[in-house]
Amino acid sequence: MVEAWYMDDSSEDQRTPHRLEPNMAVSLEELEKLGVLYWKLDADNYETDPKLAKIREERGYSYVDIIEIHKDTLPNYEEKLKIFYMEHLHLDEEIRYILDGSGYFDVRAKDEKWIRIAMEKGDMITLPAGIYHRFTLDQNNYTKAMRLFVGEPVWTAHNRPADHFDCRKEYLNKIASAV
Ligand code: KMT
Ligand code: NI
Repeated sequence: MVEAWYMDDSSEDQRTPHRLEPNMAVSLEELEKLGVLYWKLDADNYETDPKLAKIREERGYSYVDIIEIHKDTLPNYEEKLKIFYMEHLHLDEEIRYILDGSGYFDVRAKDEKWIRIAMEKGDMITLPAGIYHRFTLDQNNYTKAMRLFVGEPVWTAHNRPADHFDCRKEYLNKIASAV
């Protein structure tokens, strides 16, 4: 099962776990209140998996591609990793399904603390439009992920501050009323 925790604020390497001492775990229910949805899927059979097909159908995830984040396979690797780790939001959902390797998605809690979500093979997540977040590789230095999208993909990241977007305002309203 996917693990998530509140991060410490040490400035050490972003790829280390950054757990508090003692650890402060975050449950899937808490993530759901932030609009973050999670599924566990069979990554070895993603091409024929009916569970994935059902999620895609229900949520309208018509577009898919695969990104491999490794220094030998990703063009402009260092630069992209820096961009991924800058706090940002999107005007649409960010949907990622880890097919191999692992990595961390960090999302802002209601109180602005960072929550680190440790994603591994078979983990699929969707981050809602308007949530501030970032991504980093972990110490395994490798992620292969399916990127999904509703319609024609727009990968534009709006770095914080991006509070003027409607989706940000809508997001804040939504999580304010989540109990
Ligand atoms: C993003 O938008 O931050 C990414 O695509 C991160 C890599 S996908 C595991
Ligand atoms: Ni993003």
